[in-house]
Amino acid sequence: MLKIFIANGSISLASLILLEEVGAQYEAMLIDFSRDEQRQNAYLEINPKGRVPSLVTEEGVLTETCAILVYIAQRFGPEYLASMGDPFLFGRIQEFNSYLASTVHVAHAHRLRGTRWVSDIASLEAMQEKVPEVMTQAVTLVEDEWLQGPWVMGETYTICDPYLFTISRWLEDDGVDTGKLPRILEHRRCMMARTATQCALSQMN
Ligand SMILES: N[C@@H](CCC(=O)N[C@@H](CS)C(=O)NCC(=O)O)C(=O)O
Repeated sequence: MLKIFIANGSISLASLILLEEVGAQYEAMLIDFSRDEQRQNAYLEINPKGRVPSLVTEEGVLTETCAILVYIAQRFGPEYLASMGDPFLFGRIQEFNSYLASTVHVAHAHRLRGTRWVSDIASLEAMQEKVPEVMTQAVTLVEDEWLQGPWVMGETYTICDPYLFTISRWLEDDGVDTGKLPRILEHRRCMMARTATQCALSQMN
């Protein structure tokens, strides 16, 4: 059976939601960040990066949300979750998810994980101060240019949706005025109405 390592409030929610969406059999393993469990040897043996999510499959461990979402979609289907048979649509889906991974998630990490990049207090504070502005720019692009509604790619729910939903739950704490993002708020509402989302959330804080 698949095993997924997750942590409260983390990006691992996206993969957990998708596992629920496809009805996969899995065991969820909660890593406690407050105890630094992600940096302990037992977990580093599974994922030397010390991050979540990690998905333990029969063939080996997969990390990185972008990769895990595609794996779950490809293994369990339905096909429209990632539209891999349509090179352009699959490219669009990967374009969106890569933007979330490489730009939006990283901008968010500057608030709580700034010590990855700098050590002195003044630099840390300067990075944190910039988070509301950078995150607002990043998600305004999603709001204006990407999110077609009701789902990111329009009428069809894809692997972009649990990913956007997970990041959109961080926005208020990141200092983003979500009142100016009606499409993202509506997307959040639609996601919350899904049983899979609720099942995933019930396993995390
Ligand atoms: N690019 C990775 C990022 C994973 C990541 O940074 N996860 C965070 C939680 S949102 C984490 O595990 N942080 C633990 C730490 O920094 O100690 C992905 O998308 O899966």
